[in-house]
Amino acid sequence: MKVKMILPALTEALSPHWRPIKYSLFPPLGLATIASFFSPEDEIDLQDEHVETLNLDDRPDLVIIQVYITSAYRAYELADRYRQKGTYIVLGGLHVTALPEEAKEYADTIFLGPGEDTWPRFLADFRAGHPQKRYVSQERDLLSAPPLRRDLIKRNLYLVPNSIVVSRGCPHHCDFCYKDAFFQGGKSFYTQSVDQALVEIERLPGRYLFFLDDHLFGNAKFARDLFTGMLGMNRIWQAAGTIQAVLQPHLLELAVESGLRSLFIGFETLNTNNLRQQHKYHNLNRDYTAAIRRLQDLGVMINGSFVFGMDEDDESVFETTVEWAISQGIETATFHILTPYPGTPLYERMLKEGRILTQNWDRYDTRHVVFQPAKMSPETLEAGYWQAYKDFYRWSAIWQGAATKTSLNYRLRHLVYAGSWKKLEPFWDWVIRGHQLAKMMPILESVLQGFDRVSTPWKSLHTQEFEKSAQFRT
Ligand code: B12
Ligand code: SF4
Repeated sequence: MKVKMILPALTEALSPHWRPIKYSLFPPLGLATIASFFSPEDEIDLQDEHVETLNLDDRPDLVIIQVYITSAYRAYELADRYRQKGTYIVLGGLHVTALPEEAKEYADTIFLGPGEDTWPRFLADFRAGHPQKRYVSQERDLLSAPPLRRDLIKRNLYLVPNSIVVSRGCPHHCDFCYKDAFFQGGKSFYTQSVDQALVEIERLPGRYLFFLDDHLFGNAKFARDLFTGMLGMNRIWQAAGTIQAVLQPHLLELAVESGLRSLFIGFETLNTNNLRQQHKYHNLNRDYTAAIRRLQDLGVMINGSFVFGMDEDDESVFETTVEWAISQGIETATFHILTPYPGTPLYERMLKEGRILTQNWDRYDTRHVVFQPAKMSPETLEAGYWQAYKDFYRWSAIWQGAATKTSLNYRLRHLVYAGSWKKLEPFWDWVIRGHQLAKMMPILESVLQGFDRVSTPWKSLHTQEFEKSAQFRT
């Protein structure tokens, strides 16, 4: 059977004038996961429109499209195009799960939720000639899933081909998050076995890894066993975690020993009433500054995530947040405009209150205001968001942030890392167009590695013992 798998891009990523680096970071792991259920005889062409021009002249037997909210219209356009040729179309992913009634108009079959249980069922039905119109995931388990098809990923088109995901979902329940809607009807947080994860890591060449899990630290036992298994693998890695996880005794130290060098943290807001309203209870009463110090003392860089536009935010929120982030020495920040995704409790509340301003999904990209904010106008919110980026990434602010670091090494690393993300956008554009991204990974590795600590007095006895025994074994 001839199969075409497509990750469509949002309009911005296709601009002939500008290719932001963020669209060339990560390969389509979701589709590569689904692909692992095909048999070796099936001919699979996996295309990611963020990094390549789609070949639309082919005539596959089956077209599979992953739909995110901001690529929904493009996904539907592609689906229509292939349908006119008589190809069987299936759609799955976050947006299909949130709005199945909308998506079903463009597909022969739709999938709700993660695909590990439903996809093999569909394949059997499809081959037998009686596929159903809709499959809804209920059994959540990664233990029996085959390893994802990395051979289908064009590694040279990504800055981080060594992306990896070893769990699904997250143990928390924030109001604005996609998660509960997506995992409805079954477990909403589960992991691979530690052995599976370690085997997957072994398959990745080089040193550098990026865990794309929503919350790698969400199951403390799994995380502890994983990091212990990674000791001695000589990796360096980045991931996402929470303040709560950072403050847990010992876990962070072990993560650092196994190679953690940079962590994405959802601070979201500095206002406790906002946290309460968004049900982000795991951030409540947490000492943000203590968590930051802990990370910095262990040499871990921070990418702080902040959301603007919650009901307690007025126009002072931008300056307060940016100044705080700079004063804390946070290396990089990602700002978002609060976005009520369909299917979330936040969306339902906004809809009930008559505050949804548009249902044009292209604008649900966290850079446009799609709802009526409580304490400012939509225009003020949007302008403040852009201003926050400008203010945070000014050279003077980068210097100020770097100056909070206690060692020269960490100051330099701060400057190089923060500077290269936002100040070198034209350089990244040039690298992407010249297909030179693969050459950048070793440079990224050495930025993280080159400014690595020179001495290791912080190493726990655990690691020292492990290293001794590893030397003994070799
Ligand atoms: C990598 C990533 C990106 C990459 C690109 C996506 C990619 N390469 O896959 C980039 C950087 C471009 C990106 C951008 C954005 N992203 Co993003 N991204 C992620 C991230 C961190 C990992 C995705 C991943 O690999 N997951 C692991 C794989 C295994 O899961 P999966 O892709 O969902 O696939 C599973 C299922 O969805 C399902 N499935 C998917 N497709 C299909 C098809 C069929 C037929 C079947 C059966 C099943 C199926 O089965 C798969 C296996 O279980 C997720 C968070 C997360 N942990 O998922 C956020 C996430 C998807 N992003 C999000 C957002 C908001 C965005 C942006 C809109 C906003 C922003 N400011 O960045 C933009 C625009 C996205 C776009 N292109 O339209 C939200 C989505 C919210 C929503 N309701 O859509 C998420 C969930 C983050 C979050 N916690 O809020 N993103
Ligand atoms: S902690 Fe993050 S991933 Fe988990 S529910 Fe909250 S926003 Fe979603």
